[in-house]
Amino acid sequence: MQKKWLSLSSEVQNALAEGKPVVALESTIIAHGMPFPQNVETALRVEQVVRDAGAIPATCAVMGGRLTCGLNADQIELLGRGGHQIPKASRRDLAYLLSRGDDGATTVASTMIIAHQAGVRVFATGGIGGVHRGATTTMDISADLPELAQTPVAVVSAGVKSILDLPLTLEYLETQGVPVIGYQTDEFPAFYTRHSGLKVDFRMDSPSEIARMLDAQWSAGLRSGVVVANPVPAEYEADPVMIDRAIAEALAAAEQQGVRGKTITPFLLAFIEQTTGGRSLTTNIELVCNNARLGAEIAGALGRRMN
Ligand code: PSU
Ligand code: MN
Repeated sequence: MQKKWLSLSSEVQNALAEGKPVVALESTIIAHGMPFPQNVETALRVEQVVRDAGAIPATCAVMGGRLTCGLNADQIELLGRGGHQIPKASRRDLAYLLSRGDDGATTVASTMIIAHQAGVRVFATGGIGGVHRGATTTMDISADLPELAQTPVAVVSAGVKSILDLPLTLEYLETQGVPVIGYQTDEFPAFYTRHSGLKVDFRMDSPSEIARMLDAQWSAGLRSGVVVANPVPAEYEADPVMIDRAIAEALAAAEQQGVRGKTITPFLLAFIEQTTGGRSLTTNIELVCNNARLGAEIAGALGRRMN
């Protein structure tokens, strides 16, 4: 019944039927996370990275009122050119867009929903949403976190940007029973940089170890997702001083302009990118590719265990 709204590309459908590894990818990062044309180039490059690592990419979005798993290049271009004209679709936006036959760029939360309905267990992105700074008064917690608590998909990310409150984000995930794995690290990475000073729950050094744990998680009836935190490669790490300054300016501008709700994350991301003169964009692009590669390796290892 819940699959009434789901459309799979024939490539993704065939891959799933044949038990090939599939990696879900999100589309808010395309429409709102990067400028055109780098957003489209990156989305296509990320798909190629997944293929080169032996898996099938499934970029997800709401297209013409359908939960769509597996976009073609024209659809990726449409989202990339549309940019902020394309509605950001998190969990609460889905039914509205479906009922109107509209398009939407899916966040981590809504991409997890589509991936799960399609039967895709691994999803790679840049950064996940989290608990915002000041959340103790604003109550601004990304819908990505409660989604991780209830939807059994592994999300590979480079951690959380320090536009957010990292310690509170980890507390929230602990409360909700979401395991946080550090890939070849003991530390939870801070997206642009490899270090945050905060510990992950479990360190794992190989995709097969992660696959073994995912298999245990879901075959034991634990229904939540898993965060796989993969630090940006050292050669692409951004200068922490530059990033801290840009983040402080972005937060001050958001406060001054009274930005809140669903627009705050895209506002902060665009502000940081502008004030760092695009230097953060290279880091962003490279860490997404790095996550896509690990996602494909985990999906491959999981497939070998479960098929
Ligand atoms: N963080 C990033 N890049 C992004 C996002 C977050 O570093 O592109 C996007 C993702 O799609 C994420 C969403 O799911 O923002 C979270 O938005 P919100 O905070 O409104 O839940
Ligand atoms: Mn929010």
